[in-house]
Amino acid sequence: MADLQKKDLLELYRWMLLSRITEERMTEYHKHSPLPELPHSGIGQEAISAGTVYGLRPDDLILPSLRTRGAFIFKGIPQRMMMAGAFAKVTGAARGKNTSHHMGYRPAGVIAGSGVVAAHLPVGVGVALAARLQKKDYIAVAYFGDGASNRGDVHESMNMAAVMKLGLVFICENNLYSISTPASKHSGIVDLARRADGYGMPGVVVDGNDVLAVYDAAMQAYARARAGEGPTFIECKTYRWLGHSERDPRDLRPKEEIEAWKRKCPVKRFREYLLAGGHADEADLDAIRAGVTADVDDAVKFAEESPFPPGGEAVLHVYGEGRADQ
Ligand SMILES: Cc1ncc(C[n+]2csc(CCOP(=O)(O)OP(=O)(O)O)c2C)c(N)n1
Ligand SMILES: [Mg+2]
Repeated sequence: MADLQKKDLLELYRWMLLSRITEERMTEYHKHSPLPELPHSGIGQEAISAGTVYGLRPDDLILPSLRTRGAFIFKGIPQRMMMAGAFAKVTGAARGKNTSHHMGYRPAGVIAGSGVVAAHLPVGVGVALAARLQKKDYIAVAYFGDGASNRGDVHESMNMAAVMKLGLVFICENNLYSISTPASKHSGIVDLARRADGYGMPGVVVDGNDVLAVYDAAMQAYARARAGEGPTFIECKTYRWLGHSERDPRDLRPKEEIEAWKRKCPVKRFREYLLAGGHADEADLDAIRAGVTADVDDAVKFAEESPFPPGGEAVLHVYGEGRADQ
């Protein structure tokens, strides 16, 4: 983390809080007034999105998973647009056709995902190949979970990316569960990064709740990818605090396990690091929280007040501009 200055550290803290408060607000809102988007919260996993997006360039592209809410915002999807997506309003990134769950927004370098787990990984290979063909050095970063890591799409993508030495970085968010199936029941190894060896790329295990460790690992992988040396598999060990979605009865994971992981909160941990290292005082960090809370309030108000799309919108932007009129 040699290249991070105080302003970077505070920005990373702001990002993590923005992700945390956005998701808290969405899940809370959903309890009283169900959103079109069923929240699938990544609360507890904020350090991964923050640490991996921070070192990216604007022209780099990301392919988020269903859980990578923070990455959408950090890469540049405006907070209002993201929230409007959750409300299925016309002001959302997909103009109401898709919620923010799998949203994409090309101007920010976010490639839209799909409801099919891991189906975005082969797309990531295509994106990285496009950079090669265009003789450009932008890179692609694809996120997926521990459960997704068992799908063929991930393995085929790892193989192609490694053989062709493409600039694609694999970020595995190992939160130890695939819905309610523990990792020990869906994978024969504990450290999923070991799979990288079978494809001829570096596999790195990091503490996914330590934003600076994630940042360091990501920066090494990005330098390698940009230099044409090929992909890296980074496994970030973490845990999601809430259920798979807000429809999950949340009674299948041991309560003590959840509590133990809450004590490893990535946001609290980074706050303590900033205070202990003299990078900020309580007042600085409280001011950041107040600013983030105001931004989230503004985004919710914007989403509430935005209109739903008109009916004709359903056939627009499906095949291409103007086709709906033909
Ligand atoms: C091909 C496919 N199989 C199953 C599902 C249903 N499904 C949606 S999310 C999910 C679990 C994904 O777990 P993981 O990859 O660990 O990601 P996490 O939710 O923990 O972030 C499943 C099984 C799906 N959407 N697509
Ligand atoms: Mg998982």
